Formats: sequence, structure tokens, C-alpha cells
Amino acid sequence: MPHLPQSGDILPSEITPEAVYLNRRQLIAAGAGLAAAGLLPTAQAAGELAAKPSRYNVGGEEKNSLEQITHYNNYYEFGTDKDDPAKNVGTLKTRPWTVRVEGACEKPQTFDIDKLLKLVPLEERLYRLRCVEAWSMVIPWIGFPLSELLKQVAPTSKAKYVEFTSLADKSQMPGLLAGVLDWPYTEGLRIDEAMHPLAIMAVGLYGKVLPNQNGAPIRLVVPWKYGFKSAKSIVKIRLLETQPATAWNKAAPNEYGFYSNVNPEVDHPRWSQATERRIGEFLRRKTLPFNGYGNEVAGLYKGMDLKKFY
Ligand SMILES: Nc1nc2c(c(=O)[nH]1)N[C@H]1C(S)=C(S)[C@@H](COP(=O)(O)O)O[C@H]1N2
Ligand SMILES: [Mo]
Repeated sequence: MPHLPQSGDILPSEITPEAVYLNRRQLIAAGAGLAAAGLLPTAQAAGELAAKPSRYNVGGEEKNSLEQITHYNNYYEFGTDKDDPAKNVGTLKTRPWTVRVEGACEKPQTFDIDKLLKLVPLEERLYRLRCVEAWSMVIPWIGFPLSELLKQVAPTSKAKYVEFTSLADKSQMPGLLAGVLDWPYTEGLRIDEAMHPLAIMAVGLYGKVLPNQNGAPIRLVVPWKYGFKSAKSIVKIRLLETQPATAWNKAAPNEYGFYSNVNPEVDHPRWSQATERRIGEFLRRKTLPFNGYGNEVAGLYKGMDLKKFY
């Protein structure tokens, strides 16, 4: 079963130099492959991505290391242990890659990832990511507002929700053979959540293209919601009139609601949400409402009972 308590958190000291070395090699290999295929200028041969600094950054918190960010992952398509994705993501092919955007819109389109990257303003954004398993990280993402992508297809007034679908390919993703979830992984947002400037599509982190285990080549990041809302390796986005089903909600509706806003007052049946452990730290931190983004997003939920709409 997904999101089960893990046997123990990985401490930085337990990460073997070999794993770190392999990960760096994968990053470099990914960049070199793209350059060889003529998809990136040589300056980006090592997967470097230019991005402007953003005004949306968490203040006063230390970044997690690249090693922590790439070796403590949930990506069930590649296994359910935190270090499985780093071990198994070598089979994920991130080029060529397209994202289909369709549904309640005037201009449904299929975007080639490299063309899309030229259309959108890339920014570096330091965000907290908090998993419902009560751990968190601070990650320097590179991405662009999801709204920029949705605007390209001209949503109609019938677009009330957005559904995100991850790649599901058995030949690339060994985890699909285990029936943990009803694949493909899907997630959803209400349209106003999706259009909020804090909701981004991430294509990189730490100045480079996304490592495969973090959802390459393109994933959603919604920093005020639990990590599972941020679907990885997205191939399809649909604008819908009605609320979509989501993979975790289908798997365990009493544990994972549609909204899944970080809320210290509403416990998950198996984990208290009042505190969290920052990966790499020993003492627990207090969890903040909306993961600390309440000033920006609380207004989206005015008048809603967030105990009911968890
Ligand atoms: N396709 C897909 N997306 C996914 C997941 C997954 O298993 N499959 N796990 C989610 C969960 S539970 C979390 S906490 C975040 C973790 O993102 P990270 O590994 O980049 O920190 O990815 C989310 N996106
Ligand atoms: Mo998670």
C-alpha cells in the first residue's frame, strides 16, 4: 500500500558516495543526450537551464541538498521505497516528450516540451514541499506558472477543474507492474487553484533540467498542498466541467481528499499533520497552515469547511 510509514528516514550520512556519483552521471548523461540529438544548445550540454530569480521564495530556510532531493522521493511508478526512484529511473525516456492540453478550451494543443520551454518565462522558485507522510524539504525549482500554459489553449467558461495525467508506460516504469495505484497517476485542481501564480509546472531544479526521479521532464508543483498533488512526468492536462477523480482518492478516499491542502488541524488517519520533519534535520518543525502560503492562498477557500473538504 502506498504512503505507508517507512522503516526509517534516510540521513544524509547514509547516502553512499556511489549513489551521489551515479546521480550526477545520470544528470550529465541526460544533458549530453539532448545536446547530441540537437535539442539543446551546447551551453546546456550538462542540462543547465537559465531562469530568472522569482519574488515567490520561502525566506530564511536552508535548501535541502541535491543529494537529499534526488534520493528521498515518492515516485511509485519506480518503486515504493524512498530510494527506489533514484535506482530505477534510468529507464525513463524524457525526449521526445509532448504534453497534450485539451478539454474545455478553444485551442486544444499538443506541446513539444522543447518548444514549450521557449514559450514560457522560466523562474527559479524556492518552495517548501511537504509530504502527507509528515516530512518536508526546501527545493529550488525552475519552472513557470501553470496559468501561462493554460492561457495558451484559451479555457472556456466551462473549465471549472483541471486534471493532470502522468506517463504510464510499463516498458519504462517497473512500478506499474505492482498494482499499488490505478495507473496512470492522475491529480486534479480547481481552476482558480490552477490559475494561482504559486502553482507552477517545474522543469528543473538546482539550475538544471529535472532529474528523472523528481518528475522529468515536466511536473506540477503546488506548494500549499500535500506533495502527492504535484504529479510527475505529465503527458496530459484536461480542462473539465466536473471534479476529476484522483489516483490517491480512488485508492483510499478516507485518507486522501480532493483538496489536500496542508492543514495541521486535520490529521491523516495514519499520520499527525501537526508537525513535520525537515529531511536532514533532527527536531520536528510545526506544520504551517497551507504549508506557510496562507497569506497568498487562504482566500481561495473562504467559506469552505476544510475539515470536510480535506
Ligand atoms: N506520477 C507520480 N507523481 C507523484 C508521485 C508518484 O508516485 N507518481 N508521488 C507524489 C508524492 S506522494 C510526493 S510527496 C511528491 C514527491 O516529489 P519529489 O520526489 O520531487 O520530492 O511527488 C508526487 N508526485
Ligand atoms: Mo507524498
